Amino acid sequence: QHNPHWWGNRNTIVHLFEWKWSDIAQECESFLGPRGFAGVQVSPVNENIIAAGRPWWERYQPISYKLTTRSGNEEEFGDMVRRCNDVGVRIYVDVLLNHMSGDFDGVAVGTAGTEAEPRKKSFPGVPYTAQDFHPTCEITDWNDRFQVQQCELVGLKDLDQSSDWVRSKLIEFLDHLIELGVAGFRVDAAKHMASEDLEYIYSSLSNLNIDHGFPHNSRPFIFQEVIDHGHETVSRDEYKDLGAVTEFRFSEEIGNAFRGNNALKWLQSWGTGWGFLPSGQALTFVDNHDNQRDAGAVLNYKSPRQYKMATAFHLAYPYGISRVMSSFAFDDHDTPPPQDAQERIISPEFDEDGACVSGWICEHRWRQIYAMVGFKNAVRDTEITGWWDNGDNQISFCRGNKGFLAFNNNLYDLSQDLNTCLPAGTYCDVISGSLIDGSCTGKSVTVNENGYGYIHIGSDDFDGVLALHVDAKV
Ligand code: QV4
Repeated sequence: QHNPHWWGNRNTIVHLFEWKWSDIAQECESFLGPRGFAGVQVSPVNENIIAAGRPWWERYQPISYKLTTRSGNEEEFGDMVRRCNDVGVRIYVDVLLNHMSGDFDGVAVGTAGTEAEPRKKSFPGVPYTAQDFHPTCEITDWNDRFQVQQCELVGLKDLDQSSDWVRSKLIEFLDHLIELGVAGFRVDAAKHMASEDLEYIYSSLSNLNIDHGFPHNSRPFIFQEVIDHGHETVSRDEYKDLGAVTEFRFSEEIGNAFRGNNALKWLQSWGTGWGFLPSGQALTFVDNHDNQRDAGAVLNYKSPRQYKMATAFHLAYPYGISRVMSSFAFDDHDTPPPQDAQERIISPEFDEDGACVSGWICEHRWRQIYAMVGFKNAVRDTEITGWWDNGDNQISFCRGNKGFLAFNNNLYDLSQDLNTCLPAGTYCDVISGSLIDGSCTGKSVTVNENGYGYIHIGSDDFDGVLALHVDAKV
């Protein structure tokens, strides 16, 4: 279940973290569809516990499978899926199959008004009782399979997926979403569940809904959150044949490279050459909603210049199933999404350039990022050719004769004739500007009969990358 069921030449998924369904529907129609995005990963859809201050992570603590959260209700969810599918943008849901909520004093009331007593492992909204869970224990040794798969991840009540009842409830929940037209699922905390149990669940799911434009017999796309830095007891390899797997080493290594801890010339063998999963099994990202909050190698929106370069490389190099992060501004791990005094999530608003304001970052609306989504579509099905580097942090390469990329992460200028592999003509650099009514608002590059063009990326230019492709010819 590795096929994401993209439309046409589309290629890139965006995670609209904590967005409301009605806002996503609007975004599909007004921005994602027109810009060629392939799909949206949405935040968990089922009822969750209400935590004080409304941190984003309350949505990772389920109470029932009713489809009411701060993002909206079932009707709004269904409307979003239909409207996005209508403009060729697929919806993938973040699903919590591993656990229910953590401890809560007394009776908890969820976002759909359902009561539960998590301490007693009592979730009448499903219903689940204590016998549907593994006995409580703590994960202290992350290389102990029993602990990782049968104890409680941060105290979250750990469902027993080997039980027929639990399996049936999970399958019913996922099938309900399939009925509503989703294309697949991000499986949260997959590493904490036995792969045999997941195999049973995935293979029991309905085919995708033909009324939403999916061909007959389409299987739901599955991508599983398994954090494997290499050499872990529970490894990504146990899951990769069931569906795609998040390739966390991609995120860490691309961060290292563009932070300057590793020369860009080494990226020539990027992908499986770095020990990553085979391309069709790897869900790739510069940052995700968890690791963007950790200090360390991973880049996030707070280092925009390097982040944009890393994202350009991510989307230009033909490896993996790409996902772009779209965040809200945060100070610490618990910062809630933009919300009003009644703790309702507020809708994004846009300035005259289309950039988000009021606490939403919307990386996917940064020109340098959405332009690379277009680049990836334009060069689809071509190989890397014509790799060049200066032996250090200046690199360039072609995607067949359809696209060309150059990066400068040195403290001196890149100024020279390079092989762009493109047909002769003048091309607009889609990073520094856009092609509007046939003229380029940024740098232009003239390519001669031999495919060479003069490339300049100053060390103090606003962006350290330049991108040309056949759909942006002046
Ligand atoms: C606290 C203590 C625990 C204690 C527990 C007892 O920290 O030691 O056992 O109380 O009740 C929140 C709080 C956390 C709290 C927990 C339970 O932050 O302090 O535990 O709730 O009340 C998200 C957040 C977590 C959050 C959780 C549930 O990141 O902070 O915990 O949601 O609300 C590993 C896994 C990987 C996982 C990653 C974070 O292998 O699967 O850790 N990633 C996924 C999601 C992630 C999510 C979860 C899993 C859980 O991407 O966003 O965690 O669904 O690497």
